Amino acid sequence: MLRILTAGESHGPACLAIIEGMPAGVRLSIKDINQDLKRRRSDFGRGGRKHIEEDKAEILSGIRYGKTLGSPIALMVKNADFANWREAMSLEETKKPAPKITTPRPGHADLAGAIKYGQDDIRNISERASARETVARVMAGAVVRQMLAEFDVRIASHTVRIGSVALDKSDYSFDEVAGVFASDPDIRCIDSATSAKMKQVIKEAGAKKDTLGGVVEVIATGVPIGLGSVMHYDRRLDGKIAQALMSIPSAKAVEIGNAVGGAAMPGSEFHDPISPKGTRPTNNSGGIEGGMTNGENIVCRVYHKPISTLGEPLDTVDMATRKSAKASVERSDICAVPRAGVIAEAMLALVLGEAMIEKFGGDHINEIKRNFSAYLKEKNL
Ligand code: EPS
Repeated sequence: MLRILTAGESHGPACLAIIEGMPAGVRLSIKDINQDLKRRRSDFGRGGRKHIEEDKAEILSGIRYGKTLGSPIALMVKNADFANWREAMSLEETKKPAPKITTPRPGHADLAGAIKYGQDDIRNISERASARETVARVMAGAVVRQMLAEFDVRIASHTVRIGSVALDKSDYSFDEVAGVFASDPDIRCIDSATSAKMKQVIKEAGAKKDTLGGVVEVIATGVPIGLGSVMHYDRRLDGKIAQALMSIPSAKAVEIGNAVGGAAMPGSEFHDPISPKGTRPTNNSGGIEGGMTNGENIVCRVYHKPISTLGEPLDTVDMATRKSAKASVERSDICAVPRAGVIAEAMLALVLGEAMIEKFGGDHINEIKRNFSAYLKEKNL
């Protein structure tokens, strides 16, 4: 079993991840972890925070001489901004507390969180609700994808919609998507004309102090047939993937394969014919049938709502006075969609890593590899 815990407040001292259940013997490169953190940090549409943070990972446990030990792996990114928030985020009681935030942002965790956790200062909720937490997920995902790489499972993502601008292309390869950060680090769209339009709408939204959502697509290739299970609802891999992707801040829908279009298609057009060699001319199922991987690429889309911190705030209630008020405003991003792709990659990696260990389990990577090869051989794959 592979378990991931994350901890950290947005303006607290650090973002932390602990991974328990990684097999021993996996070669881990801190460079690869930092490359994923860089891809997460450096998109277009961010506010001022990205100029403050360096987002460099430290590995605190679980590896020796560059390889995993099988013990829990602890990872940390220090928040540089904590230096500016020492008083407001003091871990100790303070005589100079920051003014309380009492006006919840519509669309944010503020209202429900403050009521649920009995807080009269919304900051006690928003610090943890912040998408800063995804630093930890990306670190953990970067570790797990290094294990997946031992089985030639690779994961990539790209931006397919920002606000009203959508990518109008479906004939792209996995490698084209995998190269999108190099070709378009700001937006991560495989079509340069569409990328320019996406950038433009982000700029326009920013000028109007508004925010934008959009859609990212995440693809896993090289995934063996038979991960997940049809035998019980909570073992279905599509259910696990949907949960993992849906848990990304601002995600409001997850699509696997051509599910949305497929709902309007007859079965004769939607389903992917099977050739005697097992190949498929289409992949409307997005690589999953009956809750199990079918050997095709896993293709998922994550739909993100616009960010809920608005420069021109919406109406809300002041929780202290119960009177009408404007929602709180603080430094934020205009659009987080390009970097949401990297987070989706990490979440998909965590689910696939767990499914690989479940199916081919072993305490050392060589044991898992041996089980994996025997399975492929036995099934003639
Ligand atoms: C966020 C608000 C902004 C974002 C943050 C998520 O942070 P700040 O309030 O410090 O400007 O930049 O995301 C990150 C810091 C990050 O690294 O992704 C929010 O309220 O969710």
